[in-house]
Amino acid sequence: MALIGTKAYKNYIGGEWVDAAAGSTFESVNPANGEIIGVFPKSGPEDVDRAVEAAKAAYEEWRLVPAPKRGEMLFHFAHLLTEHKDELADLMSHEMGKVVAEAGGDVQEAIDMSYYMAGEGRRLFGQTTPSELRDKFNMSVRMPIGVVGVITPWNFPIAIPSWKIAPALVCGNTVVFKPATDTPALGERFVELLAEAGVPPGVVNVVHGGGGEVGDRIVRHPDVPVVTITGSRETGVRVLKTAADHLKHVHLELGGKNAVIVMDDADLDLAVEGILWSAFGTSGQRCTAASRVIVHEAVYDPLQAKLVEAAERMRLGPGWEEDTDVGPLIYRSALEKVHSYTGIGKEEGAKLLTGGEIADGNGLGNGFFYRPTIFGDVEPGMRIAQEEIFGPTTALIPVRSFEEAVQAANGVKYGLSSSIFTRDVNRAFKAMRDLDTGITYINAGTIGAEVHLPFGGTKDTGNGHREAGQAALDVFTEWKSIYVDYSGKLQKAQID
Ligand code: UN1
Repeated sequence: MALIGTKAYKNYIGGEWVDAAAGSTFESVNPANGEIIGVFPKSGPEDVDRAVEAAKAAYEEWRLVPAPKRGEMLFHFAHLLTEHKDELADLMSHEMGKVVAEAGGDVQEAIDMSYYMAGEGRRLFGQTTPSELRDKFNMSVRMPIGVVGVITPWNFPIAIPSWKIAPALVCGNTVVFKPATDTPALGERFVELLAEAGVPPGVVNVVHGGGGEVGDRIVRHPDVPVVTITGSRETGVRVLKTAADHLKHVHLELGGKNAVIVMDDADLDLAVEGILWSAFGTSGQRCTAASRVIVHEAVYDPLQAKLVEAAERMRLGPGWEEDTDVGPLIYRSALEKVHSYTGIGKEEGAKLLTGGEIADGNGLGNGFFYRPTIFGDVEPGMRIAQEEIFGPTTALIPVRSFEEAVQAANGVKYGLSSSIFTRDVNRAFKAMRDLDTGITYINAGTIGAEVHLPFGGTKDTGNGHREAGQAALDVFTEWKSIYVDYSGKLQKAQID
């Protein structure tokens, strides 16, 4: 592991690797064993200001680089990510904690997104339309906007930066990027590879540091017209309010309380596999994690038995060890939060079926490990069935019918992902129509979004925007409508 060690990292501003102006630092720590991954600049508003200045200057040239050429750089970047996939996955298993196979999936998602957006360099389609008047040509084109502030979480430390930065760049914007303070080494590697792919100085800048100092300044900066952030609902509301003073474009991707519905005609073994993968993959630290399982009463007992047995077979350990199924949580307070929900569930009268404890023994006590936790007999209104826990805890909710299942699934404030296991095609189509989420899976869990379809959710999961696919382009461009009159005379629309 060449990359691990107390390396001193820097910010990347205008193509130069620099320390924070104030000279302060913070550490990135391995959540499985407490080892220090590296030391990073603890930046402040003045560092953000320098980065925005560099990005603003670079924008004037970058917006004029032909979009296919910008796309070629992303194509090259995708190649570099592929070349470095194993190294990045290994670093991710150490810095963020996820199981190395899932870490490889995280990098793969960035590779896929970079290829997709590289191709967009030759599309960025607008429209041509007929004109109301003779000898007149109408079209709409996508225009870049300027400096984009990119604030990313730690749970998908390579994938999510790519969802935001790749489309921002291909559309002709420049970027000031604040990676999460828990995964800064990955953020830095991401940008090193972008620079190696030929992205010019100033086009992407990295400023390490906390939300209070760095993130807040990005959101307030008058020269950052677009902000994209993945984070909690509370952070999203704060960002939206702060950005309102400058009427910024704000893209928010926030929480989830996603449900898997298991109907009486479901393939139960398949459902169990899908639930385990969705509830305990990435230790439940996904916005799309299945933290509720809504089960038809006719199959409740067998499903519960199979699920508990399978969860108890899962092996906890460091993400880089081959036979690990569930890695650590990201930091101590996450462990405490998840554990507090176990207490809440018990107090509410739900039945703790398995887990519910901080894991110890075999060196697990050196990290932030929590046993896969399943509650049974959960009522839809209980806090464990309403609030985002962001850990390996899921709640089994018994229901008597398809209608009741849909009602329970929709009865939360979030609307990111949903899933139904059924062999009945009519029910499947009704679920596709009636589940109020941005993503619905049929006979699969709640995770596994692909990069060429829109990603995001309804209700409190966001503010109506989507990332990934064509939808992402709407976040990073302004439409311009252009009218070309080649009649040689003044023609008056709506009059002549
Ligand atoms: C997230 O948790 O914010 O579909 C992203 C999925 C992944 C992405 C999750 N491809 O679960």
